[in-house]
Amino acid sequence: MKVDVIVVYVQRYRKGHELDFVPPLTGIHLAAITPRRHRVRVIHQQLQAIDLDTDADLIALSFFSGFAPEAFRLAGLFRARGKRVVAGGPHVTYDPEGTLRHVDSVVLGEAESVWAEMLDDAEAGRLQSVYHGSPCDMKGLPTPRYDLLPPRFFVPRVVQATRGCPFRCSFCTVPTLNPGFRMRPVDDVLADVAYDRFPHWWQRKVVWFWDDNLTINRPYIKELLARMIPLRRWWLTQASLDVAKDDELLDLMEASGCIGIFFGLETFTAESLAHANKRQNRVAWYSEAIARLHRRGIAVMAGFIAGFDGDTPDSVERMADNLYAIGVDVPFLSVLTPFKGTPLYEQMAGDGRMLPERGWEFYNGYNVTFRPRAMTPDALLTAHRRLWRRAFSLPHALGRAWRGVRRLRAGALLMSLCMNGFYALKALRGNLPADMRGREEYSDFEKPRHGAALPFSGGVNADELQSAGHSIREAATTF
Ligand code: B12
Repeated sequence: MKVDVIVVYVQRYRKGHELDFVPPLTGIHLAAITPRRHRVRVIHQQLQAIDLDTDADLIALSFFSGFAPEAFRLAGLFRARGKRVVAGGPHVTYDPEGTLRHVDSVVLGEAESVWAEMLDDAEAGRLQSVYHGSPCDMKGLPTPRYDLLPPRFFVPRVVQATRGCPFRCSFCTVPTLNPGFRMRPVDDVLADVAYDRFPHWWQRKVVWFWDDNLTINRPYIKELLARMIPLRRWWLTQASLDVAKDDELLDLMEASGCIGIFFGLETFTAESLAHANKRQNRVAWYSEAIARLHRRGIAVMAGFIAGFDGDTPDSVERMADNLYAIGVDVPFLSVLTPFKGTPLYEQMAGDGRMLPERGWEFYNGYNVTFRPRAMTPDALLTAHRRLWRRAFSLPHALGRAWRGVRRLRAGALLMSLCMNGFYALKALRGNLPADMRGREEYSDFEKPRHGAALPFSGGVNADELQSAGHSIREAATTF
């Protein structure tokens, strides 16, 4: 059977991307777990055209909530041409009913346990409408099909070593989407890290771990890093602030070539941290934690979110100066978005604060989908754009770059220059995050149905967690 996996994308900036930095892992991972007898292609809509007249027998769509209307539009076009369409991913998992109005079949949760069966069923003409994936045990997962990526991605080697995170941030779906904390065998991860059939030196050099929280299990991460040292890579990942307190881990990170860590710092006020349920963060500790990474030459990328209940337009805009002051090298600035499947969504929907007229295209991390507590939705959007413009203004971007020259190791500096350049160029060109109020093409789509009850809670029960061999409690006590 011929399968086209399409990783759906809708432009998130007014004029699109000037550079294509790093690819999603999902498509090339699904391709890798596809049994060999099927022909699989992966199309990344962010840089490849969609061929509606493809010879594929099955179209498999992967998408975030913000890209759902585009996925549904494509599904309609493919189905009108007689193709069968299946879908999976975080959006589908928490809104299967809405998705099934547009596609033939959905996979809820992780695909590994059901993907081959779904393909068999599609081939035999007996596709079921819902497949429940269970949390995969992570042993023997193949190396992603990097060979199927368009060569334009700057950092094509994306790797996943672990799934899950022990924390319970109010806005995040990970605890139910990827329950427990599960690790691939170190040898399997090293096979991906060692893959080097890329044309450019920097593509062979850099490894980007797309993990939820890579460093949580200390014995595991320390073994992985110790064994990465001889490979002489530069690597980046997402982690929580506790890494900065572990000198042995920091030493290993430095020795194994860590060039950047992404922390979800989110906000500077205690009230907003409480709304985020981010008990692991302490504002007073941010600067010191960042300084400890800088002492090892590692760049700090940090995520900030505008729109918590403790936020005002002024506090949102001020984040630009605050994040500069604490020494962040590369900021990522989002608008709070209550995704289905999160405690935040339950709270907002339960309180009737979701904006029912706003379609899924607003759920792209840069638009407002709910009524903030201390300002109007429009005021939040305006404050976020002011924050964004200020944080990526030339004085801030150049200031961060200059500081990096003095304190970052070579790979970290290169990455920080590229990423600050990427955003500063957008700011200079007026290429701000797109305002979805101006996008008419999805206005005819049905709007999200909001309600406090979750249609799907990750499909995970205690038995499945047990069989995955870990519990969240266990994971949380490993550091
Ligand atoms: C890595 C990552 C990123 C990376 C890479 C993004 C990318 N394009 O892939 C970066 C940092 C760029 C990023 C950015 C954003 N991200 Co992100 N990200 C993740 C993270 C941590 C891991 C995703 C991953 O690669 N997993 C590994 C792969 C192998 O697994 P997977 O994608 O989950 O796919 C599995 C299943 O979902 C399923 N599946 C998925 N698709 C399909 C399709 C079919 C047909 C089938 C059968 C199965 C299937 O099978 C796969 C194997 O089990 C997840 C958290 C998580 N645990 O999912 C958040 C997550 C996906 N991100 C999220 C969000 C919100 C964003 C942003 C909007 C944030 C923002 N404010 O800007 C942006 C959007 C970026 C964009 N696309 O333009 C949300 C999505 C929620 C939602 N309902 O849409 C998540 C779930 C985190 C959360 N807050 O809950 N992200």
